[in-house]
Amino acid sequence: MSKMKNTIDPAVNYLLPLAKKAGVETVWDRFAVMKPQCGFGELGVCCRICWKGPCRIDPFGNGPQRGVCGADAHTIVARNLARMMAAGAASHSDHGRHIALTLLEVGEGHAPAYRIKDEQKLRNIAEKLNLAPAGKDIRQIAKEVAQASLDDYSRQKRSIPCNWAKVTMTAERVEKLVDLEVMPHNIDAVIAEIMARTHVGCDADAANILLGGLKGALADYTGMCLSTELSDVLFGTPEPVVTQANLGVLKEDAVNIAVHGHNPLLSEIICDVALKMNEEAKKAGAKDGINIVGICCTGNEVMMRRGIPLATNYLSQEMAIVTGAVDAMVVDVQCIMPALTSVAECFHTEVITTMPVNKITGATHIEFREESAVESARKIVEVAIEAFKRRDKRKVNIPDYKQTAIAGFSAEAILAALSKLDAKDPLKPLIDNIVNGNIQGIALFAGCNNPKAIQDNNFITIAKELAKNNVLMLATGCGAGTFAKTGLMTQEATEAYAGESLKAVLTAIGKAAGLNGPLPLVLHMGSCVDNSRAVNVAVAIANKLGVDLDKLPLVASAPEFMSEKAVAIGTWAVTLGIPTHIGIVPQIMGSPVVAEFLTEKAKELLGGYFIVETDPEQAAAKLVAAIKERRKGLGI
Ligand code: CUV
Ligand code: SF4
Repeated sequence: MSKMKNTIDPAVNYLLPLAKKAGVETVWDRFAVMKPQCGFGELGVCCRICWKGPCRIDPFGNGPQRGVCGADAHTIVARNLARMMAAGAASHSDHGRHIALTLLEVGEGHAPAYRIKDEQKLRNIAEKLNLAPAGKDIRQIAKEVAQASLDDYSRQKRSIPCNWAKVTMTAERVEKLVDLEVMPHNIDAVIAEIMARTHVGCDADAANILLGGLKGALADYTGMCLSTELSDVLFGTPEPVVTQANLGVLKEDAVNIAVHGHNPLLSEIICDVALKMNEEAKKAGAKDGINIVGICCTGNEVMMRRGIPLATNYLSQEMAIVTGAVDAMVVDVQCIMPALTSVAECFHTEVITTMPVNKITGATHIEFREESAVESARKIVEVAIEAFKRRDKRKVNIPDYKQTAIAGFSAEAILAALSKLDAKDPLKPLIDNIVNGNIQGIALFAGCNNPKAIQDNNFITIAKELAKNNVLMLATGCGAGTFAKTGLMTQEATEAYAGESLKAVLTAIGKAAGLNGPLPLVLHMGSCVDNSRAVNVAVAIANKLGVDLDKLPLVASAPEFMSEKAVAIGTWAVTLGIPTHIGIVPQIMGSPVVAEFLTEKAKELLGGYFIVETDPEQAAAKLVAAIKERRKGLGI
């Protein structure tokens, strides 16, 4: 029997046999023995919401068609899906809350490890939120912006939309979403409402449950916008930076610290502190001092702002430890495999958890608190240096694979580059090129990896096809990780893969912006919460053209997604009017009503819709077709 390839990442393919030899079990081993996965679960028709269950609906119509309480497949599928959106929203917005609370602390003069790094951005945000910042002290502005953000977690008046949702969309979209009653007024309340309405014996109408889910997805969006923007205030707005990606960024003669998870509050301080502890690392025998590398979205955050190299993306996080060269893997929240500590048992690596809500059995817990951030970071670096002393040289296998990656494309950075072509009207060159067809459309790649797909393969296959078709590409999350690792965030990739007219535009912008050549083929916009950056760009274009988002030749794709957060992101993309491809079969197919709602009804209602396609070539064709349809609608 021929075995399906697991990944196209050469570093991982180099390490997998070594993992096997060392007796290390990986995500792919566990996936293989999990198969065949439960058919009821795959279809979404298994309900465990109450203890009269578990109940499952027979998809072939021979067995039970209702759960013990009478819930049918549609109710069950819709409830399961809405709860995933709530969980996604909870994750992103909890992250946002941490950032907002930290900004409040800074405004009040506490949290000494933090400061306002980008004052202009803070003023711009205050302006946007109608807080009349002119003449106010910067700390006062910080307090007011933090408070306006925290209001999005506490407002009780249902008729008033969340600040951040309202000011970041087109006016037309806001109106539409208010009319549909899916505009969130309070992130936490919306999440709670989804949990309440999906309790046994509540909302049983699939469409109504899904509308509740959309509101949850927009709560996710709201939390994400404020996370991104306030992080820029505290840590700086990203600007283009040249760095590297893939496991070859680990260094044999350095104390290697991998920062992994999502929240930049700790990783930023670790970077600051590590710079000052290089001498201590050298004293311990690490000639090259301390080498910080990133994994997943924490990795994207520090890559965007500091050019810290990215070691790998989600699916291969265990492989970082298998190199035998990671001295500490410091994790905060989300997408951290509980398997890490078992892998680390075979090596000297310290897995260090840092959040009170995120402990892993077998890990070392060093609790992180904003008010004593520097001390926690110091302790963590010390533990890493100690671990380095225990590193077994014979077990070190750093794959010789790394690629150049240009990251740091915030909306501001893109506008700055464009302004070199037209200082008065920076969007004009971009819009002109979309209208004349040199750029056919814009695609945003987002989301995770999933062992149900060959790691990175869907991303790469689709991107190369879209490049040929002159589609401008943006990426976030582990998708951005894929493109960074495979060299598609380089100028050479533009030369090699972009269609002629796209290449000409990227070259004109790149040269004007002072790069010695084109912009990279795929623009790295950051972590998952940074998907809001892509919305910023899209909304600016829509406003300029005087149309809503559902008219733009704009698509999104999460070809290898897995997390509940990705479910929430994909859903808000659809809710904002964007055709959104997913490359993994969603766990909803047991209900034709739900499937139809998300792929067809959504299009009528919102303009955006889901495209489900597991074949990457077919997916690319469908995305190009969606872009063409939009162009036709605009008459361009
Ligand atoms: Ni938030 S959510 S695997 S790290 S993109 Fe990466 Fe990004 Fe998915 Fe997780
Ligand atoms: Fe079964 Fe209904 Fe309970 Fe779900 S809520 S487990 S369908 S009885």
